[in-house]
Amino acid sequence: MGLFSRLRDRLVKTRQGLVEKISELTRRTREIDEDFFEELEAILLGADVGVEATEELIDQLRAAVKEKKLHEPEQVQEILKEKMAILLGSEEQGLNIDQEPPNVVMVVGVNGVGKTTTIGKLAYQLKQQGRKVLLAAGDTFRAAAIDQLEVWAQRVGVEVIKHQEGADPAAVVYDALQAARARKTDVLIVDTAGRLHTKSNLMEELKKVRRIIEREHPGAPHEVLLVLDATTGQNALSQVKLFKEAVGVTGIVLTKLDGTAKGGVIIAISSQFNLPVKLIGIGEKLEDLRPFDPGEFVEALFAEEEKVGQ
Ligand SMILES: Nc1nc2c(ncn2[C@@H]2O[C@H](COP(=O)(O)OP(=O)(O)O)[C@@H](O)[C@H]2O)c(=O)[nH]1
Ligand SMILES: [Mg+2]
Repeated sequence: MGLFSRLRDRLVKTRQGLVEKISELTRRTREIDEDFFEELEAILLGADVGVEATEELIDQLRAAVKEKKLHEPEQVQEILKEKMAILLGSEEQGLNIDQEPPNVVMVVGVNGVGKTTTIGKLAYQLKQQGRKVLLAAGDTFRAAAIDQLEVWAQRVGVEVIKHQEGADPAAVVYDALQAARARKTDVLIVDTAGRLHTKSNLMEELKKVRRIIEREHPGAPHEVLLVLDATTGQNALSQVKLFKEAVGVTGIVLTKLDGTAKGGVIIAISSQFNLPVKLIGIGEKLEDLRPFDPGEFVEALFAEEEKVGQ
């Protein structure tokens, strides 16, 4: 199966929750009136596009309808698709990992969003590209977290720098940086903890990890990727604010876009924050991490079954 078909298949729930509802609306609409816009608004909100982005889209549609004197609801769908693509950003934003090695990628986010899984997938892809990758087990909160990273590392064939459970993550990262230098690693990927509701302050811990990286390797971290779980919908937005202020995020990874109807949240994230979505997770396998290409994404979302898949 081609990459595009795979993406399209994985977005099936969001397509059902968003695009198919819009198609259904445009099919039964005779006239583009207030009721039409109200129903469209409800569909966008229901797919977690978010209040701000929804208002923006509806305003733009109203303006376009007026300006172009549109009467066919189908034409509105086409414009909506264009406007969505614009809100999602103009082009693919690659990772900043071609600086003088080691390039350091810090991966942050709350528990369960898919940080460790994303690191495994990313390590796999970077290795496929011929880069030398090293992982740092910076989530020292539970032994299981270190084990999980090691399982991925073994699967991918890269090494992990780790300490004992409960160790200082900053110390792990310090060691990992020394090792990365000694081994001429191209990319060091740092896993971190994500528990928000414990006594020790996660943000302070992450800031300290960041400070050590900055101190030991000026110019690093080259990327601070915030991992968000698409199935949490609008909750993801408050996480962006939190992490952006505390540790300075450079890009978003949106995981679990497969199996959720809340994929519209990617539009909310892209339009509300001045932060690119760099990668998307569309499954649990190694290949299920993709660079986020806004144009391709919208095409896949709006693609009809019969038009593609050959
Ligand atoms: N369906 C799906 N599951 C994912 C994706 N990314 C991660 N997961 C799952 O989410 C769960 C939590 O992932 P994990 O990497 O442990 O999250 P962490 O706590 O942030 O490190 C695991 O069961 C993963 O398999 C994705 O893109 N799609
Ligand atoms: Mg983890």
